[in-house]
Amino acid sequence: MKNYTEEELGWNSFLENQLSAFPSAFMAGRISSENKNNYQLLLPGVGEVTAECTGKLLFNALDKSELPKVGDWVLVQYFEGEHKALIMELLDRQNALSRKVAGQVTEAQVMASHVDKALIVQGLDDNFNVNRLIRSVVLVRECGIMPLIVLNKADLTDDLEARLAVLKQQLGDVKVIAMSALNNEGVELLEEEISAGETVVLMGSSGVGKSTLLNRLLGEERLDTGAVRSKDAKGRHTTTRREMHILPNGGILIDTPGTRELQLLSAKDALQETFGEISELSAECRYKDCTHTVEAGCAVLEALDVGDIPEVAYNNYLKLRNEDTFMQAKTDQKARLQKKAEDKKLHKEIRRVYKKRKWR
Ligand SMILES: Nc1nc2c(ncn2[C@@H]2O[C@H](COP(=O)(O)OP(=O)(O)OP(=O)(O)O)[C@@H](O)[C@H]2O)c(=O)[nH]1
Ligand SMILES: [Mg+2]
Ligand SMILES: [Zn+2]
Repeated sequence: MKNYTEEELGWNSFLENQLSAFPSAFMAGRISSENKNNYQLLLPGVGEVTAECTGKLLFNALDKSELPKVGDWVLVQYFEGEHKALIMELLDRQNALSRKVAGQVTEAQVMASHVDKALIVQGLDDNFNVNRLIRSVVLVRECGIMPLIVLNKADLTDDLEARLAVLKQQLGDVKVIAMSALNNEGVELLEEEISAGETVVLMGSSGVGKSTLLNRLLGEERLDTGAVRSKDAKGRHTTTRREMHILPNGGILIDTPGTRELQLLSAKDALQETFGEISELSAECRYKDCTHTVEAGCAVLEALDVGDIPEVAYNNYLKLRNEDTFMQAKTDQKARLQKKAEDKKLHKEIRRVYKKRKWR
């Protein structure tokens, strides 16, 4: 792989400012792929090297999110003879695309870090789903990342205009690009959205064509792609690992394995951004804690009544809000149960010590 400079790999002042806290002999590099403790690292002035974390770094990490992930900047000791590096420190993340880990109270799964843009990719076949798009936009925004919707497989629909109109109505402020990676149509529209040194992550279900479109952007068939099942257009999880690739135009692209359903962290703020109109209206509701469902004097319901807000948008709002509330309740419940289990353990230990004393 070509040898890139720090700037070409996305280095900035946020990262530069962290350096003073560490020995100057360490070199900064960016993680391009990761498999347990086997990393590939892009090291400015050197090229691509294999790397692993020191035991200390592994030991001190409180959970997996504190270990290096694709996109992360790390400080390493580089061993020229072996062309290998030891990862000494993980630099703070400016942001990260992350989602809640199923069954965990607080742990977030980091999918990629230091990300400028997320390409939310859907296929225009059976994969197309407006609610899922909205949910992804909410998640991406909550992570402090700019969303861009990519509708791929435009060759498989006659319904493009109608679908674009629905998106315009519901996600008016998010840019949408329609393309066909297979037929190499619309690829230049996407290219225009990606500039040199910018980090862009591809997300979307398996089989929507993420790797295919990345191959188009790369101008070579570098990534494996796989056919979808004919009966339901579902992909076969061809890409199995997150991987960073540098485009000829300088964009830094991260390919990811197809995501299963996205879960929201606490998405309230992002929800309000997406449904700005509804949240503005709610200031005019009679009751401060109005749920905008049954209340008298509800400004949202009134607007719905006279058609100022579309019914689809309102239904989406309710659906997403309920989901978020449900997630929150589930999280709280988990935390409570965990605390209860810990208290129980502590009481048991106290009883044990107490008994021992009595025997003496
Ligand atoms: N008809 C059509 N097929 C496409 C298009 N783009 C990709 N495909 C096909 O869709 C299938 C899946 O493409 P991939 O690029 O492997 O999909 P992916 O999103 O990377 O999937 P995972 O790696 O499993 O997450 C392949 O058979 C592609 O040839 C397109 O624009 N139109
Ligand atoms: Mg793929
Ligand atoms: Zn209301």
